[in-house]
Amino acid sequence: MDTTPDPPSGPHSVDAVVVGAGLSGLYQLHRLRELGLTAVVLEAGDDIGGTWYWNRYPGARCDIESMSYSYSFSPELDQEWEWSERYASQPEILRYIHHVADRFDLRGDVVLGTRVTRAVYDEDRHFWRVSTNTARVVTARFVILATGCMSAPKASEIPGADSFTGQIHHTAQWPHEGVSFTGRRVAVIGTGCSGVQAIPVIAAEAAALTVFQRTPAYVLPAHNRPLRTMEVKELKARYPQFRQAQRSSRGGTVFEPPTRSALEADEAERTASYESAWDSGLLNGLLRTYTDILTDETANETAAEFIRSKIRSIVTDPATAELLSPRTFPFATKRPCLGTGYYATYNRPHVALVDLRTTPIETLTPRGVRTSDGEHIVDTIVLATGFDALTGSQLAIDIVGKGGVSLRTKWANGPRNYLGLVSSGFPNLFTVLGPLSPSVLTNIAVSLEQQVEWITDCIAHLRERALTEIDATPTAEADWGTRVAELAARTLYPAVDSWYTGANVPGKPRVFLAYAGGLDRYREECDAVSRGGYTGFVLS
Ligand code: N01
Repeated sequence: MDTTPDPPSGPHSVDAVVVGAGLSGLYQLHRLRELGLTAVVLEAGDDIGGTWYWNRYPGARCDIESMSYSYSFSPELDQEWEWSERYASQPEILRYIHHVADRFDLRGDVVLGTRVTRAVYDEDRHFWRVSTNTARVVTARFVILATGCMSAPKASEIPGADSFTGQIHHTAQWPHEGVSFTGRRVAVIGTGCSGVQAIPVIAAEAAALTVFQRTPAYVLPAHNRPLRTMEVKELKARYPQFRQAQRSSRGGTVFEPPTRSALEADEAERTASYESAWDSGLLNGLLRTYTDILTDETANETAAEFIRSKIRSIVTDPATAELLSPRTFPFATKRPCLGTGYYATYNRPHVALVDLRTTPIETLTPRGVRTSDGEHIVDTIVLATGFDALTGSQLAIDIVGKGGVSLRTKWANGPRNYLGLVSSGFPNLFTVLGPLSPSVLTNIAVSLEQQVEWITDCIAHLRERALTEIDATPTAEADWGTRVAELAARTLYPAVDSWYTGANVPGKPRVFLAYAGGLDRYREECDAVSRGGYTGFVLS
């Protein structure tokens, strides 16, 4: 007797549902189609693009070089697309994503304006029932959460937002029609990477800008510029090798790994290395000068102090320079920022810096922002206050697995999964760029391809054998959690309050959320699992 459960059927039944039409979801759709599967991508936004659809704030651009931060799966695409700048702006990246969707004819299977609200696993028939905020319900054997690592804006814990009578915008929910700052008094709250990119651009337009800073960031100069014809030609000539080098690299970008400790070098040598890294305009330039910047506090402090010396040399008012100087966490234990004219912006007479450590925000008022020091009257408030990173977008969906267990309950003390891909008890549900994978510590364009390809191969493996379910074992999952924590413990990351540790969201469990062993090692681990017949998983 054939005991294979019935495949899901009904008017909205597909082999796979992909949640999110950003870079990950679109590539996942492409690969599933190549397998001959039926798939639908459900996208909350009114158009494709994911992160690059939502984050339209002034100055938004990628901090990884454009010719590295792009798909590698199609050599033809690599040759035909022309990036205009070293670091692509948000509109250019969005144009690229639209080009890819058109070129690979992806739009037909993307349903826009449809937010997935709930997914429930049918244990008997091995499929997911996916509900949305519209009438659409889809059943599918497989669900792939391509919901992004930075897509759930952090709920503002600042009281009084409703009372403010001017305009208020979160950087990740920026109005499509744009925001005019001309003649306006503007407040920016938050000085992470979004704030750092937006502040100089807003300052160039606004009548007055007040920046409300709780923790200063380490900001490195981007040295952005138009790409030169010759350098594009030269890289395109060796793109296949370059892409291969990216794939086998530690972080998805190509560089010569350091070989020495910062403490083995004398001060003059270190300064020369740091100067050269500063001039490189690369996000990880300084991190790659020595082997121990992320593992040894004394080594790290030499780099941190170099950056502070740069701040002092750029910012003319010594008190402001000191306020802008990070001293409460080691360099790069929160993601460093790439800026363009960021520190120099504070030399402009109409730009003011408010230190929230000494004068915290009490409330927003009808006219502006009230700190313990008084009211700052503004017309527009920009919230650059960040995200509920890595887990926020997944837990926003009510996901119910085997035995009626909800993912929210299972992850109440932090995310648990195997390989950062499957959480035990939630079979056939995969995550791209989710927690406990390298994701945010790497060039995500490279990481997402690795995970999408692994997931696609896994689904192909199941189908070739007429299997209908894959689930992670609790033991493999527990071991993975231990391994991810051990890798993090070798670094300076876990001790720091950051979105990497969930500390930026009140009440979020404190767990280091990413796999810190490097994409190269992670890839090997994933491949060993599949080569071994999916060890640590149960296939049925
Ligand atoms: O968010 P963040 P982000 N009152 O969390 C402050 C990626 N990204 O959107 O540090 C006052 O880093 C908060 O202060 P503190 C990149 O991975 C990439 O800027 O919590 N202040 C901090 O200063 C990045 O790391 C690009 O003390 C409050 C800021 O708001 C990630 O997205 C560009 C506050 C939040 O900084 C997140 O960056 C932009 C409050 N209640 C972003 N709450 C690229 O270039 C928070 N803050 C690819």
